[in-house]
Amino acid sequence: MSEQKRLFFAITLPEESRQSIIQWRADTFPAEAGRPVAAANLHLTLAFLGDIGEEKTQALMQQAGRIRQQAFSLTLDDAGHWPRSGVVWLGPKQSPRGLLQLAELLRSQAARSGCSQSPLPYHPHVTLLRNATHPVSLPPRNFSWSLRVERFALFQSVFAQGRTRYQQLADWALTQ
Ligand code: 2AM
Repeated sequence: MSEQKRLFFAITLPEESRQSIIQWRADTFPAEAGRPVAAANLHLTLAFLGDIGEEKTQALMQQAGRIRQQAFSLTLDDAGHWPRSGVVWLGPKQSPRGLLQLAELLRSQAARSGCSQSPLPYHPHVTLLRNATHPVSLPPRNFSWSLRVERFALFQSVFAQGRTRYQQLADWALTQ
């Protein structure tokens, strides 16, 4: 069996938004709230594939390359805390239809290829803090980052020297 890699499809955030988000996060959450995700790792997952081999990866990449969907705008203007998973997140109050369609397609292609998908409804989010298992006070909803989503990508999650790093393996353009 080929080497397995931990993979997921996601949208990256522009560098400018990432810098602005991490500044806001530092101003908003105390250090004890949780472990901040590195700026370079801020992303919004579309579909989580789990640990998969080369053959399945190639098949899913081919299917991803056949997706014809329009670019869309996304506004991150909501935040929340999931104490069970210890995640503090940023997300859209209103998910654009394009985002839901793209995630739905990638998730159903993944499921058909045998990548088990969470039975929970898709909740688009950018994880800001991890290990946030104690109550966290959330800020008033007076923040907002808007971005144009013109591409999506396949990432490998690599854990080495005590750190997780996300390495982009391929990406695809949405139509304009
Ligand atoms: P999280 O940030 O909410 O933990 C890489 O790990 C990405 O895949 C992260 O965005 C992570 O979401 C997501 N992820 C990890 N395990 C997952 C799972 N079992 N189901 C859905 N998404 C998962």
